[in-house]
Amino acid sequence: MEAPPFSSSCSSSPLSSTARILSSSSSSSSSLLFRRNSFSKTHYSAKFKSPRNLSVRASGDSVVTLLDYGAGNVRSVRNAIRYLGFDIKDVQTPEDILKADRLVFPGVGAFAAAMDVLNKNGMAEALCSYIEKDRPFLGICLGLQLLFESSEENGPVNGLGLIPGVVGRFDSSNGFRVPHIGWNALHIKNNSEILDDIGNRHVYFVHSYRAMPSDDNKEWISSTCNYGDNFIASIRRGNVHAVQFHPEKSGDVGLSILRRFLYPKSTTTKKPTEGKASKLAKRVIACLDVRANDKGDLVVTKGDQYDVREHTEENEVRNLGKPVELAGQYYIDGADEVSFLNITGFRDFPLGDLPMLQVLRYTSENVFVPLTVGGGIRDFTDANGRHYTSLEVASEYFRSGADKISIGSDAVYAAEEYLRTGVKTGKTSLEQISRVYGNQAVVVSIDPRRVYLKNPNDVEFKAVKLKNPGPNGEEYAWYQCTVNGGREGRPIGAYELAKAVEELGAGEILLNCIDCDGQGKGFDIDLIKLISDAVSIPVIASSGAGAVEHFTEVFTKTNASAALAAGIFHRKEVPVQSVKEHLLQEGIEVRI
Ligand code: 1PR
Repeated sequence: MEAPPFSSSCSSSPLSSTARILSSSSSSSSSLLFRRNSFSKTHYSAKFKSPRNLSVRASGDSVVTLLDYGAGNVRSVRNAIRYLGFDIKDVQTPEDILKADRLVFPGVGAFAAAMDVLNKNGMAEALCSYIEKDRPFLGICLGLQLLFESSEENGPVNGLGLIPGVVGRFDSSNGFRVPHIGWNALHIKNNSEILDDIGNRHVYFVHSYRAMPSDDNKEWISSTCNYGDNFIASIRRGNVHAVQFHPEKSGDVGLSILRRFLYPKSTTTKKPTEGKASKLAKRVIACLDVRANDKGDLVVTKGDQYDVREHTEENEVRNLGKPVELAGQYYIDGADEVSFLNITGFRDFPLGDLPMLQVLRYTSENVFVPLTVGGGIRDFTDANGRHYTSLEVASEYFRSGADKISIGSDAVYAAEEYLRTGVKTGKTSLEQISRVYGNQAVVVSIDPRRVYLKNPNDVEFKAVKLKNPGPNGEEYAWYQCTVNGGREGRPIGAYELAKAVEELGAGEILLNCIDCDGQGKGFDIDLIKLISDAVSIPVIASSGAGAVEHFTEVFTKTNASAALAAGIFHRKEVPVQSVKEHLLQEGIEVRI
């Protein structure tokens, strides 16, 4: 017999006492609902196993209803559901929610905007009714937060009010970088069923707001995560689940969580628990610089100090492989993220570059870790006089499978203007895209070049004392920002740029260094320390990795949250696995 876990009807706005009613009325029935299936638990020992091997075809009623209210990219969730063998039915009307056999709600965008849409089209009421009937439900990220009473995000704004509590912003004053981006550990509190395969492994989070545990909502909590303080990582009551992290971006662990929700009778394997997850892991990112070669084929290339041409008579573009294939390989190898940089995007209009969008589409069908894409994101008027905003360009990248977009040149112009006027116009690409998709979806890629100085007071920009003096014994340098793939130096330093773009809404910084790019001699520690100490958003160290020890060095000597490499992975000199194994041996926590 199935006892309904909820006894009240839900009103979506304004907030009623529903949350309290649900909280108190549910305890008697919850024991009936926290049933546990027994699953076979076979261990297997292969590290970095291809997630493809874990794919399960569903049988029978293999349709998942997806609530996509059109506020952002849910392509990754669609891809993961399809990968697991299910078909998707999109919610068109509130009745579709009520008729669903299993409903997945991947909330995207801002809390207020989402509630607005749900209230206006009647979905809020249908959602509450569906959940009150204990129908199978999985909320993801904002899809968890919306279940709470309210959120401080651009608010206070009322939520669905099913769970007591207010969603608040992480506190960055205690040294924790906000957004919380990356792979973190769960502390499982209650029998959650869908989390049974996680063991001690990390899952992928990306958010600035979170719900906090309290006496009022403790019966809902199935796991918490620690990031400065303990926040709610997942809830479960009966058939109702919601997770703050992204299972669709959490590799094979995430796929197994989705599978357990979609296909509760599946008998999946329990993972080995080596490399215990305890906190936010340092990320290892594989980067693919992509451009068309002289024959017009899109290839992965790699430069030396940004020069990507062979030094032969033909002078052709270096070709290191096919983008989709390489991205798939790095995913299997254990890369925590994959970045595509369309390095000629500054001169070719990205939306005219259909192969690049195709690359994203194909990659996102099989790669279940975050994908970043950059190159050419700016306002643009084409030959027919049609104007495209940078937001439209970014939206097309998101629709094609990107989780984050990266802005290079246009962010430099925006920062220069902001520092000159002191005014945030709200019109720059950076501001527009982060307002719609959230800061966490916007990376600023910086391409600085070292300018040596005898005296740090010779320039108006922040200079650092160098560990290794310059070619003429100079003890100092400032880092001059460039645009158009390093072709043009600008009157702004990396330090000034980083601070300005943080204020304008960047969620993360990808910090390259032209001097070190492709040299294999290690990251520019002086630069990375300077920038990672200056901002409170995560910094990705890039350029110069040549050996596993370089990763340990950058993580021990700077506050970088992630390290990115290209050449050593493409040339198969150092596999991603070796980097991670080395970091683990050195006591640096990484995702395994
Ligand atoms: O300016 O918004 O169109 O974006 C262009 C993007 O393309 C920027 O992110 C810029 O960094 C990148 N880009 C432009 N030209 C080049 C080039 O190489 N000629 N690539 C380029 C930048 C740097 C890293 C590289 C690391 C690691 N590549 O991404 O992958 O340095 O390399 P390594 O491990 O081999 O040392 P916009």
